[in-house]
Amino acid sequence: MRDIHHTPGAPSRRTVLGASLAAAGTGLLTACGADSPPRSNAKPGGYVAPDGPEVAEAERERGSGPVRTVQLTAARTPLDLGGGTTVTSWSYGGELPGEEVRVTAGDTLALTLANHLPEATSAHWHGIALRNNMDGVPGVTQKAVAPGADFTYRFTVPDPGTYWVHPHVGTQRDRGLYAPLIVDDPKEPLSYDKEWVVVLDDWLDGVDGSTPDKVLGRLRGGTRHRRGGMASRMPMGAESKLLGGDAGDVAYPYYLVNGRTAKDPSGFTARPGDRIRLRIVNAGGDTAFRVALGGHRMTVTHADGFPVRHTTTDSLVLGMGERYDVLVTAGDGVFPLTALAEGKRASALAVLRTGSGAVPAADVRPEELDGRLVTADRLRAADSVALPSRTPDRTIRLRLTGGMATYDWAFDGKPYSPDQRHPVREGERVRTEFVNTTSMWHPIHLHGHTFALGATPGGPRKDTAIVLPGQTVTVDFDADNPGLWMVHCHNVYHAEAGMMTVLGYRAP
Ligand SMILES: [Cu+2]
Repeated sequence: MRDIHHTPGAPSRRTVLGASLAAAGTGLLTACGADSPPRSNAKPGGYVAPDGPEVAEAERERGSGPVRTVQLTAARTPLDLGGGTTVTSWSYGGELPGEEVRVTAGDTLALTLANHLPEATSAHWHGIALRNNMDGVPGVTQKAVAPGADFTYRFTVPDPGTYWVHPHVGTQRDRGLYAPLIVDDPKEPLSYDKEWVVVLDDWLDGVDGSTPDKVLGRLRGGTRHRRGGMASRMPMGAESKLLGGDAGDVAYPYYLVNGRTAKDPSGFTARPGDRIRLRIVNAGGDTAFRVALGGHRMTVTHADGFPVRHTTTDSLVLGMGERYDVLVTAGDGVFPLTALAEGKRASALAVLRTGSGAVPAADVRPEELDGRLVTADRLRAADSVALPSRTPDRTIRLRLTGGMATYDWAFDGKPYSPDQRHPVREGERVRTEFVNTTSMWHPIHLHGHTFALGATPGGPRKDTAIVLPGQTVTVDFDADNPGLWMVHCHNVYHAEAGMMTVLGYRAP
């Protein structure tokens, strides 16, 4: 496992090694797909290349544990959402969510993605501090995997926790292309009887002709106020106090837990008194979920895969891309796990069953949803993963800009281009300030690193942070994973509109 307590600031062996190899830093990216045209190499110079020697050296330092071989097939298939609702969509292995990928920290994951889709795709390992050329971002870290081609992602998985995989191409992840990625801790400090992976999603693909691309087209075209058919996906007045106002851009026909609608929810069976670890993932495209388990309090143990000081709460809110692990002690009976689509007047449901009782109503609203709610800024990192206190060497300030009217979401008013670079240097402590000048909240995600939330020491380690309208969120991280890394809003429509950019390690 990677030692996250390494001495900050000390030049690492790879910094030194890399210097002599800098000239080789513009090497070709891994090619794939028989019919792919040769890649243009007109990239900004002076940066570590995703397949450069610094990246290879960082990977060597992570070690190479047992190889776990996994096959993942992306294909267009029918999906049964329950309650007689079947859609045709794109998914992994014809299942929703895709079958869980499970490894142990230190393992080498060798996952072959077979693309049976009509479009090029990729796999991104959300939250994992992996080698850069396996991060799955076409145009930056690899070529997209062409239809009919396959690509093997091979990397050491350094940290235990709850992660997930999804494509990093267009609006594909607002179809059914997602699966949990669970990394077991070989020295798991928590004791529990059962584990329940809970994946939340908002769903529109294949419903009355909707596709994510058509929705994006409508959002860009400003026809959101029209009524009927596709236009009804564009809500007016999705409001949430918790999110500081406008809650989302899209009214989805369905909200799902583990691929099922609330009318025909998925269930989880345990015994009364069992300690259950829930691993909750928000795989949605444009929906924050407020989650509570009726009749239970939850003890938050992890945020975005990394441990936090245990904190008891009644409910949690998850922006898109966020994960929380919680422990509950199961009561006796049948209990609703409700995921309220925050501000959208709808909810998703799963059921915990430890005894007899009727399935809760689809729209059940446990009182815990309105009880104590712990937000990420109230959590503290567990001592084992707290980022050591250090003065930042560099501060990157990113203004979140844009709005609904012209659908021009961006950083600093500049729509995304894969050639953008916000420079950092390996070994630096980097502070990033996300200044939200828009009238909407954004869940901002950094690839390849787990930052500390907040400018004061001891903030929870996360890779995705909710930035409310008018708010500035500060995060600190150690630049210890060379490469080119995306920073973007995890609202799939905001990201596609342009709220993405690239953080680049300067070549040594
Ligand atoms: Cu956004």
